[in-house]
Amino acid sequence: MPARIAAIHRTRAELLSPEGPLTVLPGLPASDLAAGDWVCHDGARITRRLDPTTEIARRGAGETASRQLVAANVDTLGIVTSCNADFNVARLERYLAIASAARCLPLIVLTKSDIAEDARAFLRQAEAISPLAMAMTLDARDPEEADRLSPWCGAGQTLALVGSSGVGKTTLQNHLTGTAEATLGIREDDAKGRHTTTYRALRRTLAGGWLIDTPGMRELGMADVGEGIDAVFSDISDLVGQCRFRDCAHETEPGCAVLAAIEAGTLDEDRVLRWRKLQREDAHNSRSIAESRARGRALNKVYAEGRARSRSKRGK
Ligand SMILES: Nc1nc2c(ncn2[C@@H]2O[C@H](COP(=O)(O)OP(=O)(O)OP(=O)(O)O)[C@@H](O)[C@H]2O)c(=O)[nH]1
Ligand SMILES: [Mg+2]
Repeated sequence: MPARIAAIHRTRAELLSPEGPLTVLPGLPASDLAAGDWVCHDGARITRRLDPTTEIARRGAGETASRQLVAANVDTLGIVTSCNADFNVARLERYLAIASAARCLPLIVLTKSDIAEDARAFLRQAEAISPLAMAMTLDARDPEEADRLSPWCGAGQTLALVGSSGVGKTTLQNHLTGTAEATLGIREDDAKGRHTTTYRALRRTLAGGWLIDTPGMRELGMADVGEGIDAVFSDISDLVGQCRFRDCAHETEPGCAVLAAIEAGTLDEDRVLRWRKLQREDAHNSRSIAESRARGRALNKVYAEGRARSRSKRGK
């Protein structure tokens, strides 16, 4: 029977099925499943994950490199930040790269326009980040303003809200889904939230679609999003092709088109530094994840061979 994962925990999965909500055992490793996944179940456990159309993922926290699923089958990634100290161009570039790598539509939602001196300045900065960036400002507490997100979570559409703690994700989701999940005030001095939402949850929207609310993210590590980084920094990626040397590191090489653009004042040096940092981080994490997957596969093979050997001994 098909169903959609509303929330996934280590020992249980909450599903939404045509018959209504139900709770089953994950059946598969919970880390291979995410809110928004379509799955098959037998009434007691999940039996199969159906290939998702999109997958939002980041580098998992911790020492061992891993890719952590955030949400699946997301059409639009609502990247929520506020018109206050939370606003950070480098972080927005990370979210945009993740959305682009997942082939989701990125939508930057700038909340708290009501308390900003100049909300339009935040909007201009957000839109200048990349040609991919579409942005809007709003007061998330105002139901009519929150309703401006309805076109992205209407019938057949899934909108996932991501961002730091305290930016207003749950405030928006409460208006859009007609629920009353907990929200909490932020710290006055640095605008940081209190990590009120604790797990990712998919709910039906009043507009007839779906919305995934997520807990505030502390870290947003890049993994397997090289294509997304190229897309966000397409101005730099275009220049790279014009460098004299194919393996140009854009540091001191003669004939480097990137350095020439910085020199000419047409490219911001800080943006190039951020681009390099993301590329290095992504390459490093992607390599470590691929290595640990290969180790896992090799180990599984050894176990499988061991099992086969002991079966054949028993057979004799
Ligand atoms: N003035 C103003 N306050 C807002 C706005 N959006 C949210 N808030 C307030 O900001 C606080 C945090 O909002 P939440 O919706 O809990 O934030 P969140 O992003 O869900 O936070 P986490 O669950 O911790 O990730 C609450 O006190 C909201 O009332 C806004 O647009 N304007
Ligand atoms: Mg919340």
